[in-house]
Amino acid sequence: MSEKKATVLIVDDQPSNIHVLASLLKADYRILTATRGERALELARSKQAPDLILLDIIMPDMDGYETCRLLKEDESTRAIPVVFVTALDDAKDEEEGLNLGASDYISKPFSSAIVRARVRNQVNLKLKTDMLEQIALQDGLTGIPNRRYFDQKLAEEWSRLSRNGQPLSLLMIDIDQFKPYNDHYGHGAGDDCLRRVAQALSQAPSRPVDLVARYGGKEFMVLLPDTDKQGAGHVAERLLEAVRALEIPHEYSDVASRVTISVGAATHDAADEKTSAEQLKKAADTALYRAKTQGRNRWLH
Ligand code: GH3
Repeated sequence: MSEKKATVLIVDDQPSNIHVLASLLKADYRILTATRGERALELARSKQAPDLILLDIIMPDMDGYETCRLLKEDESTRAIPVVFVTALDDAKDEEEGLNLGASDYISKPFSSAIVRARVRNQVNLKLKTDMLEQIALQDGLTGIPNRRYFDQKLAEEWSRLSRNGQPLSLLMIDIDQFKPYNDHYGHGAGDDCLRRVAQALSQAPSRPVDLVARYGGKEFMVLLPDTDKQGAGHVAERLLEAVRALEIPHEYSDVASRVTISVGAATHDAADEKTSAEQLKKAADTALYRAKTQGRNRWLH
């Protein structure tokens, strides 16, 4: 598993209780602490999000149950396992905690060894789940994001842009004359070609929010948030050039003596009437089809 230490957030209104748990766990985990539920939510939603939250129940203002409920309600924090650590030892309290979505419940007084073991089990499970989730969103051949990941991000961007009114562009990319490439050089060479093209495409957009994904066999998609028609054109040019610069020989192409791509671009902005992400994809697909019929190795909007 990852060499980086997993992070445990300890939430308790009593600093002395935090100290006891932190002393038990600090050799194996990076420790974050909070003495209030609100602060715990802030840390859980931040970039340094924990892999496990140890949560006290009786706290002033927002108690542990309410904190847990809010964590489980929020898409961005739902997957973080919560373990209650509490002086409440009634079965009813435990039942309530587990019903709120907590993964485990530890009553005080506790045994140090048992706390360590339970924390280890929950953290290991979380890291495995994270790994599986990452695999499920990655293309197996090229290692870049896959269609499922792309469609998730597109849906998120679409709902964001309907709120902030920023433009959004899509580029649909298809490798030209790939059938003759496979037929003559073999499927192994075809797969190598796909991997090299995927890397080149991934490096071409310049902003960290831009997303390049493998969408189908020899089809890729680029999502360009806050990018207008002109910006999309610049990126499309760079993509075409990045693939040409690979200089992968293709003697059997009618287009060029090396591997090339065609690109279809589509933009949603304030003046545009497309009402769904599906329509935006359809527009990119139509532009790609025109780029193909007009000779390939080009982009069209
Ligand atoms: P065009 O320029 O009109 O798009 O022509 P093309 O030959 O690229 O398109 P066509 O749709 O006729 O052929 C697609 C080929 O892509 C079929 C298959 O050999 C290849 N292909 C699709 N997915 C993979 C893959 O994962 N690996 C390999 N090696 N080849 C693939």
